Amino acid sequence: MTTKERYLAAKEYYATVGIDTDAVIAKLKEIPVSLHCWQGDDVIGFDHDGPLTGGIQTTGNYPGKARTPEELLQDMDKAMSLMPGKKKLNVHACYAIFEDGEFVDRDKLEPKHFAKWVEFAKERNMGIDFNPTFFSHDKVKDGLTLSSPDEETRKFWIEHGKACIRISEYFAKETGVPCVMNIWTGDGFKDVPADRMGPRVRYKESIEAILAEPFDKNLVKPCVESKVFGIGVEAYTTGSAEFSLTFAATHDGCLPLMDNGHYHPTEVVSDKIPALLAFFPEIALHITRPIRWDSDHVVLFDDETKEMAKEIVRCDGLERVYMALDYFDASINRISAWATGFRSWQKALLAAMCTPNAELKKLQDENRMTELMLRQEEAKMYPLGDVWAYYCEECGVPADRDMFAAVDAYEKEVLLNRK
Ligand code: RNT
Ligand code: ZN
Repeated sequence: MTTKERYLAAKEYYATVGIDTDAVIAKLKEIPVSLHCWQGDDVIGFDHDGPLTGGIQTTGNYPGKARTPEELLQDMDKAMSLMPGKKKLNVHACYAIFEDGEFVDRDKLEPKHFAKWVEFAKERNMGIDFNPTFFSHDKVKDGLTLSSPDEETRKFWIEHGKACIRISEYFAKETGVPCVMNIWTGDGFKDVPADRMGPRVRYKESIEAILAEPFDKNLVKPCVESKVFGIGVEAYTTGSAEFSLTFAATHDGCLPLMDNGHYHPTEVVSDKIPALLAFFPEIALHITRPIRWDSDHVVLFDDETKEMAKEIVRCDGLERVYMALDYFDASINRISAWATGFRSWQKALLAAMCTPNAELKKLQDENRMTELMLRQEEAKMYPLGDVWAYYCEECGVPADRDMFAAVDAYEKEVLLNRK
């Protein structure tokens, strides 16, 4: 049987449970998922020579990482050729692309330093999301940026944030797609602080100063990302969950961003999505895979990933939730890491959209819990793989079975020649 024939059989099966798989595929093709540029070079960027510092870490030393803008864009193109569905670019400020001999510090960045990203995105019909980079820089003073007690330090980072707002608006205007701009800092302390509130008050005022930069709320969507702890700053995080959520809730136009690696190990973001959607018109996500901590492993088609996608779909939240990937594995082929994570999230969305959500909700509301359990178990064995294979074929990307050969060939032809 061909992929198409298997799909047609699956389609017939899904029709019996009220799901139109053609419609699902057509819709899935149009849902943008933001693809992080930082998987390609282990979160280094182009504006400094030093290592990744500031509460996050990559581990591994797999050969072939991108070292220049040209290499990174080439690798991203290769990775995207292995991903079905609609992509949006996610760029960090440290990925500014300067002309030869040019350099400006982060507080002085301008739209022109990202013109190459715009060109790349436009040619591929993509929007762009953006992130100020509050790490890997010598102006991170004693582990603090926007919450530092040192006024000059705070000022530098506020100026950086403002510059990023202007760049975000430029992205939105150029691409015609709103730009989600995410504020995350690794600010915190390794050991027990004497003042927990001071840094948070300063952080609040600094973010307010950044958001005082004029911008069109329809074009720029600022977010604040929380975290439980960072590596080396285990005792205290300025931008905790309560801080970030309350900030977003009390500042019009500011979105909360939940990264599912940033909570205590038994907390799940899937349960938090509907809670936030009950209050916020729009929210943002970083989708990752935390193993025991914020380890940022490649996203897989695992239970919590499925559960998060399910919540977005059954809360009718596809238009209200900005979805971005955020992981970085330096121990395996980076193209494969990129593509596998993106494909896993696509699978999760597909699975969620191929579930009879209305029927299941009705069973819950009628307290028919025995039947609900059986129906939910039944749904797990629907012929999703046949729909997925056809979706990949339709999008012109390899089937799962052909992925390794594709990444292996690129590794041999391109990556291993980077000496
Ligand atoms: C770090 C946060 C943050 C970063 C990126 C690179 O723990 O998740 O989102 O991963 O900004
Ligand atoms: Zn994140």
